[in-house]
Amino acid sequence: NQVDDSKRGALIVVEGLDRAGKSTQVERLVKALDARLVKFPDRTTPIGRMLDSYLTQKSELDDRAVHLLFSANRWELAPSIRQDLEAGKTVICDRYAFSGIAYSTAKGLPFDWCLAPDATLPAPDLTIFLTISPSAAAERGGYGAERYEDREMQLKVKSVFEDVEDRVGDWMTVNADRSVEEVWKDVEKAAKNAVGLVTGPVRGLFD
Ligand code: Z5A
Ligand code: MG
Repeated sequence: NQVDDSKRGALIVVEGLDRAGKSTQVERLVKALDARLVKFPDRTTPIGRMLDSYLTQKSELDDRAVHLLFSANRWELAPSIRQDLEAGKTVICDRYAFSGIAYSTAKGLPFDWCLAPDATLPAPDLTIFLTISPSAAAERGGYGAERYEDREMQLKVKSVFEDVEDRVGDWMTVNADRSVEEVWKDVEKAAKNAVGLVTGPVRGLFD
């Protein structure tokens, strides 16, 4: 295994519906690729704390204001993500801009309005989209406690994710209704392939 020191790291995003197993697969990827984990929303920053309060239904916020806060939460991490990629470190994001677009559009905001604030963020080299049926999701642990965790919303979110796919390249859909091991086989293979294929500077999202 020859290591090319000049090669930048890969930005790999894991997206998907609720309880699809994103965090489970991301944890494995971080270990397998010796990568940095970035979780969105990052609930630890001041903006992230506002989002946490909103998601756990402790506070109410205007839909557009919430959307922009989710995006701002990504922008506050963007410089350090870019820095790590340029230094050769692979970065794995547990959710990213595509969740922002999917959930806000599902609530009724215009698709193009939702897309705009995330434009030019570091673009993923690969997005792995974990898809699951609402009935299988509802059987998994912890479902229903937070905002958005109901069947009707999840179906709308799923359909917007399919529209998002048409706007970005390097997108792979994985059936997440299967066992952790079966899903992992596909996820690991795609991610390792993406790391090997990285070339050129970090691109801008939706550029
Ligand atoms: N949101 C937004 O509106 N706008 C934005 O810009 C962003 C997010 C970034 C919180 O996200 C909410 O924020 C989310 C979207 C919105 N709304 N909702 N609903 P979050 O990422 O913080 O949510 P979470 O609670 O961490 O993750 P999750 O999506 O619900 O779960 P997951 O990460 O996909 O799944 P998991 O934690 O890996 O697994 C869930 C359970 O299933 C757990 O008990 C596992 O052991 C089990 N599991 C995992 N894989 C399997 C398989 N293959 N088989 C059986 N059981 C499994
Ligand atoms: Mg999660």
